[in-house]
Amino acid sequence: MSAVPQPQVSKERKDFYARIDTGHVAPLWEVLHELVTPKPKTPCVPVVWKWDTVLPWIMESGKLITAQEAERRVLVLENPGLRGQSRATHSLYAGLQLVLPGEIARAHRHSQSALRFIMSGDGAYTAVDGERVTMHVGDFIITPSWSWHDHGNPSKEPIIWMDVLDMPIVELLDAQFMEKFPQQSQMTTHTEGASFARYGNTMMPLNYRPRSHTSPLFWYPYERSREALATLARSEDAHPCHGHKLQYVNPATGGAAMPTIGTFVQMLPRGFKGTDYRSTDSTIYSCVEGKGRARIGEQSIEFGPKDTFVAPSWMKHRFEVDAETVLFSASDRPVQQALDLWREET
Ligand code: GTQ
Repeated sequence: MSAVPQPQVSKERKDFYARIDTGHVAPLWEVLHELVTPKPKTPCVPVVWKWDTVLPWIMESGKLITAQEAERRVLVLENPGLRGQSRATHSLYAGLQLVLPGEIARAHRHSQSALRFIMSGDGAYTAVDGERVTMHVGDFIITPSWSWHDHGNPSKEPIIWMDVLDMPIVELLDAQFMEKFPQQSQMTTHTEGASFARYGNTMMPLNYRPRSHTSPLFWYPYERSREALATLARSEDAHPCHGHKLQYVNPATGGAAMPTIGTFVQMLPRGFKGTDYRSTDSTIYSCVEGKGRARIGEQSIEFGPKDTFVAPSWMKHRFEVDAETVLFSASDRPVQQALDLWREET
């Protein structure tokens, strides 16, 4: 259906293009083949950020700038196919944030939704709309769109987590707002654990009325996810592509925990040799435990604990692991599903 690229353009057509160009008009047939393609044509490429490589740079950033000066001291994970655009995939931003002992990353809020996936450290907190949560390695924490949030580290060790934000999606829609809170930290108005008590035990308050599409539960502790995966591994066969894989949900609706970012956790049993899988949602993976290889398109990526890697849209990928392995992952799947765009192939 799409027009083929023209090897050369006649003088008559060139003149025509030049004339209509002055009126901000252009011929579709010169670009149709790039606009409507037979399959996804993403600039995103497979990539791995090894923890051993980035950790020294993260710690070095801690000497160069304070959390206060930086507002957020983050090293952005830029996909090699999207350099300079602050994106890990075409639709998602990812970065590694450092908060040193005693530091506070001041309170602000923005239209962008964020998730925190804790990589290293223990005892720091993030506060979301008046409730603090203490961060532990492997925890998945949500900062919903337009909620006040600040991060603080009263512990004795640095804390590092991965941020994933829907910045490119919000930017595409030109719907971004941002506001700074008048003080460094917001007031704590809820007991720590209150949200988990209300929504984290397959129960919810009688009068619950959703205020947004984001899960009212904003802390998904690793301990729970890990235990669920271990039980699943004993009770079911591993899926040939995914091993034992769960999606994080909004407990009040059963839908995705975040409206724009799909989040998943999977366990690949020791010796797992997966078969090829592809889906239209480019995915960011973070290895929590174990080690192995991801074959992504033509590339073979070795990964171990705290390594981050990307599988681009519609590129076949499979896993092979040496030890029992746990992977957290994030993609734009809920957006694609809401728009009837998402496809997968096993
Ligand atoms: O913690 O609020 O990585 O606003 C980028 C922008 C983190 C945050 C990022 C942000 C934040």
